[in-house]
Amino acid sequence: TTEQRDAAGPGTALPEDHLRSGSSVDDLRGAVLAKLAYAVGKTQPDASQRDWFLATALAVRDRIVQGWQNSYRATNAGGTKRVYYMSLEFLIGRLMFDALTNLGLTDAMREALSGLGVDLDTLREVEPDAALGNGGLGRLAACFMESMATLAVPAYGYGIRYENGLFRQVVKDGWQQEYPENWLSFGNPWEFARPEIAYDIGFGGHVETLPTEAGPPRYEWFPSETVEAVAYDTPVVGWRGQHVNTLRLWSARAGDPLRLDAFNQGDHVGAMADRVRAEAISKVLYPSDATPAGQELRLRQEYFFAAASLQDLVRRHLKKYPTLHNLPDKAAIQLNDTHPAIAVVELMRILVDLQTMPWAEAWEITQATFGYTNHTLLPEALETWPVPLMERLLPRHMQIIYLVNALHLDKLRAAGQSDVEVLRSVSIIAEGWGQQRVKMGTLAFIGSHRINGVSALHTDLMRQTVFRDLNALYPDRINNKTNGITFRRWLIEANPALTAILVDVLGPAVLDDPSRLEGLAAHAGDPALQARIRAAKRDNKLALGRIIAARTGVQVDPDALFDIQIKRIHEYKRQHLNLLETVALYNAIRAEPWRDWAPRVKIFAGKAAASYHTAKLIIKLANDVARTINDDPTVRGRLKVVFLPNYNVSLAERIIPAADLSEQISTAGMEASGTGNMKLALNGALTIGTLDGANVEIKERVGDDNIFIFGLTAEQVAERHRTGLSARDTIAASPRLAEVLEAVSSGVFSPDDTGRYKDFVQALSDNDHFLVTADFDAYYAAQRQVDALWRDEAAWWRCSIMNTARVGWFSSDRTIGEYARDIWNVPVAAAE
Ligand code: B1N
Repeated sequence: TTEQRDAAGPGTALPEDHLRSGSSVDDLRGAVLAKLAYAVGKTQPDASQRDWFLATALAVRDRIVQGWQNSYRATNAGGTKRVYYMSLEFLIGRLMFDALTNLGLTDAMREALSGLGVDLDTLREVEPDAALGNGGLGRLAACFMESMATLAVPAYGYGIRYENGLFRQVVKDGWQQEYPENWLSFGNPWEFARPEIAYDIGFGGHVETLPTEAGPPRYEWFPSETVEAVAYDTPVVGWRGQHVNTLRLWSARAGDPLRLDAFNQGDHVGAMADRVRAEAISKVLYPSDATPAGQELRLRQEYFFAAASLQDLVRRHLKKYPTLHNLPDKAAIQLNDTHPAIAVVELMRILVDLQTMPWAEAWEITQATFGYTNHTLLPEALETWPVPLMERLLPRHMQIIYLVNALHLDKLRAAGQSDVEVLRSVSIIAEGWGQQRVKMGTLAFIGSHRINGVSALHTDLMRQTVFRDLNALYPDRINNKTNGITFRRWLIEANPALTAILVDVLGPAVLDDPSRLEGLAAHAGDPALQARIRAAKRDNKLALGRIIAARTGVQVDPDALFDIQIKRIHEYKRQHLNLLETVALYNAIRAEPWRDWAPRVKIFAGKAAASYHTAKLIIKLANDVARTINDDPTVRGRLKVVFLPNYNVSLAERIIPAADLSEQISTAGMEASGTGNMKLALNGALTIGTLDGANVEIKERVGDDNIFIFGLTAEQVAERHRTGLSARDTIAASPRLAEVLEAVSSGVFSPDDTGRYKDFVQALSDNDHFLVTADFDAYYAAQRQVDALWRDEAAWWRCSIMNTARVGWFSSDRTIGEYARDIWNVPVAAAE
């Protein structure tokens, strides 16, 4: 390649061709050495582990490129419809093992490197964890990209190449601190910069009305500011390396002649200030999860990547076809929540203003092209933007929104709708609090032909609550697509020990067809299989124990039950319910230390939004409870509590295979789906959970005997919210809960600041919005059932095996197959 030729200089022998694409151990070793010399510029003696990682990743990348080009050519030649997955978040994690696994090169690469004295598993830990997302929504986008490649669905992921991903969490004196995470600082071997693929993105300015000879006037937007969006491409390789798609992330670059006049006149600082402002767009990921980020910069990010992506896909379309009339036959655009919803308006602007298409036709094309996935119903998390902000930043878009809304409401009135409450609820514009706001969920709904929820319960609640009136008007638009996870990352890569057992018992075809996991059910009671599964789990727990010791100094017993709650810290996810139960168990053990307690390690991990004070206090409580319990000799050997800092995708890959119990205890009706629940069940953890999100469907599949369900149902929660939330009577009726709350409130766990949790406990008794107190007794009782089952080893491991056996349906290949069939209208490759 030119890259190697340039680096090598004249007269240096280039590596043989097979070093670029060959897959034998010798080929791989030669390829890594060539990369080390020519791309990294190091010799073996002075190569660091990071240098070896870069050389290895680049060698692996070469083996993806051929398939990438083949996939591109095949799609283009065939005129095949493409899927565009637009998401402000892609929580990718590390890619080296993903690529090696899907190419089938893990063992060969391990051997190739070991011949050089290099350990592949050490290199694995050197790769930075790409955290361009917050939690489940971003991780779902990453799993979907992998499944689309696996199913050979031609697809582009579109997002932002944040320079700083999600903050790095440090726990200092029990409190969360946030530090910037610069994942790019040592270079990113997976991406290809495409400086030639760049689009101008406008902001601000004004709109001019241009009269036409006949018909309605035309409008033209004159932005006052332009930022360039530059493409960076990462190939996404599917299982068995057959098909390769593209994740195209946009980076903001100040347009070149930006304030050049100011620069020439000597105002260097002023010119730089504009440059900084422009490039700020792709600097940081907003660290909000299931909460809105109401900042101008966030809206600029949303428009920036939506507009760049649309220009890109429209240009691609017009290179091949003379018109955009057939766009819906060639492109399906999926909106990952409302964050990219402004794209609906931008496509209208392109069609009407730039392509001079009549409005009605443009609207038909737009609706037929877009689909919208909703990921939350929490009222505080629904995106709205103030009209004055929209008018200032995107004046033409605001005009288009008004017109879309007027036509939408006119149509309803013409059809006889006169109920002002209904018209108010389905209007894109919200009035009130002295300020008009644009409801992005309504905009996305109106602009899409399909709207989906992410679990059966969530989709039902969409129909009944937030989108009730819209659903009545357009009853066929809402449909369910229960989330899924890629088994390549969450089983094959994360848990090779369990995978080996599955292949041994079920045959290698289980790697291609997760429905074959069901075959395990017949052996669930087999003591020999149970012993193998148990030994694999114990090894995974030992490995996690080493991480826990290294990062927290706490020693844990691999034979104790590992009870895991890993997810963003949020009141609706109720980590504090788990902590209150932990304190109750602690009290019970101290009261009767002679009893035969089932030994437990409670493990928590997760990040709190930097501005979410209660969530940060919950982290402090976890650390205070952990310190107190771990220091108390009366409970030694029975109970340990750990808060593992800096939860991310790579840490999840270590925790999940070591889990015995999966905590999925959100207030019913509040967790749209959850996906950690699926990963943990697949890896043989039993779930303790509420009837919320996908837990409901997990229960239906694993069976009532293999899951611990407790607590109020979504309907009962809604009823409680209607009738009032004072928890005083509940607390008075539960001596156990009262004792726990009193201990926390009085400072038993915070002797250095006895008032630390006073207001927190007070708030639980006054207005227990998340119904922690209401569900406490049921949760405690369910946990004691867990203890009882744990003591019956044969029964426990039978349950564990049944969980793995029966969750094959939660593969994201199944989910993507449903999107392809019901929303995108594209074919998928047949399973082997
Ligand atoms: O999306 C996941 C679901 O499995 C989770 O249940 C759900 O909580 C999560 C604003 C969100 N919903 N909403 C968000 C993320 C960032 C942001 O700025 C909202 N995340 C979810 C996948 O369906």
